[in-house]
Amino acid sequence: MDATSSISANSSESGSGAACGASHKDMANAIRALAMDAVEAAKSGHPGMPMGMADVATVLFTRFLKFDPARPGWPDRDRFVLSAGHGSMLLYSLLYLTGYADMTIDELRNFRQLGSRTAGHPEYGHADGIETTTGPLGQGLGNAVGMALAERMLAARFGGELVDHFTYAIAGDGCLMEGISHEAASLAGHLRLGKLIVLFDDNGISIDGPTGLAVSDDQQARFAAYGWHVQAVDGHDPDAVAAAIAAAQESSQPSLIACKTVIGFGAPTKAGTAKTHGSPLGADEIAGAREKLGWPHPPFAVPDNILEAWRRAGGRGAKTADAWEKCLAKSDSKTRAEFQRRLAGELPKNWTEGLAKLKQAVIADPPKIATRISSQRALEALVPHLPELVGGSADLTGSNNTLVAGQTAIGPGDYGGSYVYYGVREHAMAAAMNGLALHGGVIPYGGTFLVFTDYCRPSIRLSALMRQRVVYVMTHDSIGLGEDGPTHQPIEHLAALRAIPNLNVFRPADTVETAECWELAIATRDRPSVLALSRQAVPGIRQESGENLSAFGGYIMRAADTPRQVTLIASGSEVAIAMAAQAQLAAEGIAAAVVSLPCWRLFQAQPAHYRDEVLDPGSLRVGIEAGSAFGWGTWLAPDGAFVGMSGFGASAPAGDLYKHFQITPQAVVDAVKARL
Ligand SMILES: Cc1ncc(C[n+]2csc(CCOP(=O)(O)OP(=O)(O)O)c2C)c(N)n1
Ligand SMILES: [Mg+2]
Repeated sequence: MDATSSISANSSESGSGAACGASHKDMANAIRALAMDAVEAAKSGHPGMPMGMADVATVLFTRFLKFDPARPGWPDRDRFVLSAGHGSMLLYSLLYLTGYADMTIDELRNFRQLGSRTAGHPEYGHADGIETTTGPLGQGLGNAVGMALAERMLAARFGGELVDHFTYAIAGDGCLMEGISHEAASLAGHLRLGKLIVLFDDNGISIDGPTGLAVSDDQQARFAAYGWHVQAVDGHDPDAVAAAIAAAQESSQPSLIACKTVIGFGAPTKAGTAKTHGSPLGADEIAGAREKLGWPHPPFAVPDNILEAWRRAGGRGAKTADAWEKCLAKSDSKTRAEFQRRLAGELPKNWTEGLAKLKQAVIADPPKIATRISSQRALEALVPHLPELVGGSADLTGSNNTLVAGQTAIGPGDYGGSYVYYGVREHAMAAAMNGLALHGGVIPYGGTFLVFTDYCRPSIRLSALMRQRVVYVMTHDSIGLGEDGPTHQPIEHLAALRAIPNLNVFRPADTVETAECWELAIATRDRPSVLALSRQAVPGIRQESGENLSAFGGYIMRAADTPRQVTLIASGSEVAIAMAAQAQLAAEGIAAAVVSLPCWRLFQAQPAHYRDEVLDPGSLRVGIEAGSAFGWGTWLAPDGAFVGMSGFGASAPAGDLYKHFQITPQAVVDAVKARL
C-alpha cells in the first residue's frame, strides 16, 4: 500500500478546491484573514508568518499531507511540526479549515485567551493536530528529526505497510539561526532521513528587521553540506511549491525547500517588514489588506464554498486511513497486538522481572560499583523485555554506560537497531528524544554528563511541559567525577533540574535504588525523568528488595538504634557518607537515622504524616549532597545543617576532593555535634 502516492494522485481532483468554486488564492486568503482577525481580536500575536506562509501551507495541506481530522491519532498520519511556533495562527487556521472537531471558529475568536485551545504558541495536548509544543525556536526542527527517525525505526520493525509516512516542518529564519538547528540538521543528514521535509519560510525578516542585520549564512549551501536535498522556490507560486514537495518526497535525503515569501503578504504598507512579525496590523491596515487580497468578508467569516473546499481537502485522507486500518486488521495477530501495544505506550507483561532479579542478586552479594554501572545493569535487565527502548548517547557511550548487549546501532539508511550514536549534539539529542516520544511506539533514553544537562535543558523543559516519557541518563553527577575538574563537575544542576515542574529527578544511592529509579522512569508515562548517576564506585546499601522504596521519593534507609536525635538526609553517592557518619555518631552515643532521598518530587507528593515519619521534624536534620544547598531548606528548615558544595569544584582525584570540600563522615559528625 503506497498511501502517499494515492493521495498525491487524487490531489488534482479533490485537493484543489476548484470543484467547489474556490481557488487556491481563496483558500490561502482564508488563512491570512483568520490570522489577521484573530491577532487583532487578541490584541497580540504574530500575523506576518501565517500570511506569508499561507500559500505554502495550503499546497501542503490540500495536496500532500496525509491526515484525517476525524482520526487525529491515526498512527501512520504524516506529522506536521510548526517549528516557527509564533506563527500559531497558521496551524490553528489549518486545523479549523480542514475540519478538526475541537478547533472551532470560537476557538479562533478566543485566540490567546485563558482556557482556549489556541494558546499563544501551539501547545501539545491542547488540540488535536498539534503534534508538539513549539515556540522556543529551533526545537520543533529537532522534534521533527526525532519523529522522522521514529518513523523509520518503526517501519524497519513493522514494515512499510503499517508505517510509511512523511514528517513535515515549517521553520523560519529564527529556527535556522538557532544553534540547535545545526545539530538537528546535521544528524538528519547523517542518518539520511529522506522522509523529513522542511519548508523554510525564507522571508529575510525577523524581529529586529532584515535578517541581514545579523546573519549572512547561505542556508541552502549549509543544508547541502549536511547532506540534504535542497530546493528553492517562490513561496507564493503554488505549482512551484507543489513540484518541490513532490521532488522532495522522491529524495532519499532529508529535504529543505527554501520558500521565498513576503512576511505579512497582503498587508498594504507593512508587508515585507518586521512590523507584521509580532503585533496586530491595526484596523486600517487590515481593511487595506482585505481590499488588496480581494477578501471582502467580515472578520472570522469564511464563505461556504471556500470552507467546503477546505473541508474536502481535510477529507482526502479518510480513504487512505480506512485502507490502513484494514491493513492493520489483516496483519497477523501477533504483529497487530505488538504494534497496538507499542503505539499505545503500554508496557508488556513481566517487564520488571529482570529488574527484580537484579535487586535480589545485588542484595545477596552487594557490589561496590558506580551507579552508572548499576544503570547499565538495569538496562541489561530491561532491554530484553522492552523492544521499544531506543537508547543513545551524545558521544559518551562508554562513560554513560548506555549501550548494552542485544542492542545494535542504527545508521544511515539502516534503522533496524535500537541505539543512536547522537554524536556531540546534546541539544539535538534531547529535542530528537522529544520527537521520538511524541511520535509514539518508542521510549527514548539518552545520555551525557549531568553538567551538560545545561545543553539539553530547553528540551528537558519541553519534555516536562508536554509530559513526555523521555529518560535522561546523566552520569558523572558531582565532584566525584574527579580529575576533569570544575567545568565538568555539576554544582547547581540538581537544584536547577528539581526546579522544573513535572520532571522526576532521580539520584539513586546504589544498585538497588538505581534499578528502582529505572523502573519508575519507565513506568511513569506522563513524565520525563533524569537519572543522576555517579562516576565513582559506591557500596551496596539497601538490604530489602521487595517494595520499590524509591517510589516514595525518600525513606528511612537505616533507622536510629535508640530514640532518634538526628536525621541524616542524603542522596546518591552521599548516602554512603551518611551511613558512615551514623556509625561514628552511634559510637559517640548519638542516635541518628539515615534517610535516602532519591527523588524530591515523589517525596513531596507523599502525605505529610509519612514525610514527618521519615524526616522526624523534632530531630536535628543534616542534609548531605555534593552539590548546591539551593532548595535544601525545604527539608532542613528552620535550623538544620547542610554538608555540600558552596562554590565550584576543582581538578583532583575524587577522594581528595571530598576531603578538600569537607563532604566526609567527619564533617557530618562535626556539624551534628556543633548543633546538639
Ligand atoms: C529560542 C528563542 N529565542 C527567541 C525567541 C523570540 N522570537 C520569537 S520569533 C523571533 C524571530 C523569528 O524570526 P523568523 O523565524 O524569521 O520569523 P518571522 O519574523 O519571519 O515570522 C524571535 C527572536 C523565541 N521564540 N525562541
Ligand atoms: Mg523570517
